[in-house]
Amino acid sequence: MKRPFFYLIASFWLLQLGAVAQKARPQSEDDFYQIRTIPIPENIELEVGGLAVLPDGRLGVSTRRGEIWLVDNPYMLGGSSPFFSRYAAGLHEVLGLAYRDGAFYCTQRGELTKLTDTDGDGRADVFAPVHRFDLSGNYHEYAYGPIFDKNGDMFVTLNVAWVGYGDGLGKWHGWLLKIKPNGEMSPIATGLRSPAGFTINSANDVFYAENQGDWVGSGRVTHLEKGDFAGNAGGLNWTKEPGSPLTLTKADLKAVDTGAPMHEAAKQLPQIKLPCVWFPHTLMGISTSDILEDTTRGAFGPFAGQYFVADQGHSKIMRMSLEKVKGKYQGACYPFREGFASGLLRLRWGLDGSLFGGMTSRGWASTGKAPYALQRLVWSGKTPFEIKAITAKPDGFEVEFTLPADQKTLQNTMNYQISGFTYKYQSEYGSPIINQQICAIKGAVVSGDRTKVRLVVDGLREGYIHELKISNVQTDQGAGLLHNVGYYTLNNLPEGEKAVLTASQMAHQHAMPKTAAKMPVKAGAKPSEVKSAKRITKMPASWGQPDQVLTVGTRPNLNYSVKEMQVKAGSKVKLVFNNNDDMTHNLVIVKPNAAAAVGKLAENMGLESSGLDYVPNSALVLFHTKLLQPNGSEAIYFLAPTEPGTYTYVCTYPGHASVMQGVLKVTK
Ligand SMILES: [Cu+2]
Repeated sequence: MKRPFFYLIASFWLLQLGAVAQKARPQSEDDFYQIRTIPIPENIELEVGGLAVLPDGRLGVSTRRGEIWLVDNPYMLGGSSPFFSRYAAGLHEVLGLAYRDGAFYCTQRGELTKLTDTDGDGRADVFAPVHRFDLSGNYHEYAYGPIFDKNGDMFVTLNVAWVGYGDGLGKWHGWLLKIKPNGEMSPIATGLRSPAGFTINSANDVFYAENQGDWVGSGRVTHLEKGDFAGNAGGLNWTKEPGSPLTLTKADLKAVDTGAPMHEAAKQLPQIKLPCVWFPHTLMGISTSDILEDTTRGAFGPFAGQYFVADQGHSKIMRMSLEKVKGKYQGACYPFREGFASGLLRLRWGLDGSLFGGMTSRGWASTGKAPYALQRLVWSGKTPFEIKAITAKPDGFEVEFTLPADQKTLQNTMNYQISGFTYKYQSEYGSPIINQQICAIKGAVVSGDRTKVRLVVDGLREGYIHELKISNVQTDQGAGLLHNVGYYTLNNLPEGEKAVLTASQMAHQHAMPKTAAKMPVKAGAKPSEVKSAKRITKMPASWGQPDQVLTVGTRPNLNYSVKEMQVKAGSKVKLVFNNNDDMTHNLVIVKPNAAAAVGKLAENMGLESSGLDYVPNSALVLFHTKLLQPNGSEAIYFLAPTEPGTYTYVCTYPGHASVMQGVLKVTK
């Protein structure tokens, strides 16, 4: 009963506001999509691994600690509290949960299990193994799912182990598997590294989200079909087994481990499946997790038919639009909603078209600081002014907006910037951005209803990600875009007619946008080639020898092995940094109390960040190493600050700075 009343007040207030001024405060995500927190009782550690919405309105939640909880009234109707009851316990790391015909299905680390409550007391009493997974015992052998397809078969994904690189030690690890309700298993596709999120869309197609790592330059979403190889070598251990739908081997892959872009490698090895959408690392998120198609038919806003993709490390939800070009899925990603309480792992639709988010951050650091959380994202009913979708045209892109825009700002080609880039395909961990090139915009054609603009673009490259940034485009009321960027993965340029531009549709200046001039990193520059006086890797000849040698390593969960070091003011210091972790890290020495500010600067560096080792150009930064791969090492030389005090060393790799720090005491 409270909602209509609230709307009445809200709309009255908005009317008043509109009368006073058109341009009030800038709009925020919260004006359109509100996060509601579902309170978790104090004695429950709800590290969410899986979510399942029950037809009766309850929510099933599985946890990394091996429990399954039933949440009554998760919508908190009438302001009343939800009620938690424990359905099952003693399971092993339940990272996926589904509900079907009165039973729960979940993945434990070693098994797909069916759980039923036969006596109706609200607790599972039959735990039936459906299919068992082979395990080597490595900590990184996570299992996810199941997701049911249209035929009632289940799909699960199995992580590769981590042994300094990803390896499929247990049988079928690194694979997408199909499992029938009777337990019969067929391997479908491999090349999966860390497939924490996957989905089956309304066309019965499987998509999975991948995390940056070895053979994976950046997060990405890939459409998986039988026999596909999605890129990571680990699962190829099992392609000689009976039932494997492909024969590719690790030896075959060696030939393409050159650091050339993935689409080049795919020309040599056609089994390589290209991602349909890349999620550029740190520009969108840092660890893609769940994917969910918007099947709400408008109950969740103007994005029906598109997809929402969660990011665990950035505690946010991104958006993805897909189209089929030359028979293959490709499309774009966009920012959508940030600010969730913990690391978002699971997304599920509520019965009312709101979106449940299940979260955990233990060992997997996230922007949202809570160790775990359960929240619900609710559409306010207002349409945000957003890039609705970017689609490919034979000679450029068409951009559709959620609302009609002002003709003059839409028409102005100076309001659009397009830049293409990609990543290395390599066995090394991650990748810098490579081959970046600005595209010239030759003209803009605005649709009659002013909701679309077709951009005619020079310099598009197949296989590349294209960043499209929009500035100054406004609605008739003067509202700017809530988010002004999208990244389109252009695997294929479509066939079709090219646009014919009239004089008024052509760009006034055919020149490159001004930003081209200030591109800091040359295409293809290696991070380590970037020279900086703050990173001296050869001992200065005049030193003779250093006064002090410091050695620091890394430990799991974003830790330096040494948390405090001491140096004498002005002394000659050699610092050796060894990265023993399974992620990339750097070590940046900053001025006293500057770690948070430098971390923030690093996160906002944009396209050039990876080329600069995520070290911002700032006076707050004193000395730094390069970004080290797992098992990498570097020594730097510097003169300790002459001013005694408490300095900080921090990893500025996005998402790490708030946690990964140590203290450098400079004494007299
Ligand atoms: Cu780090």
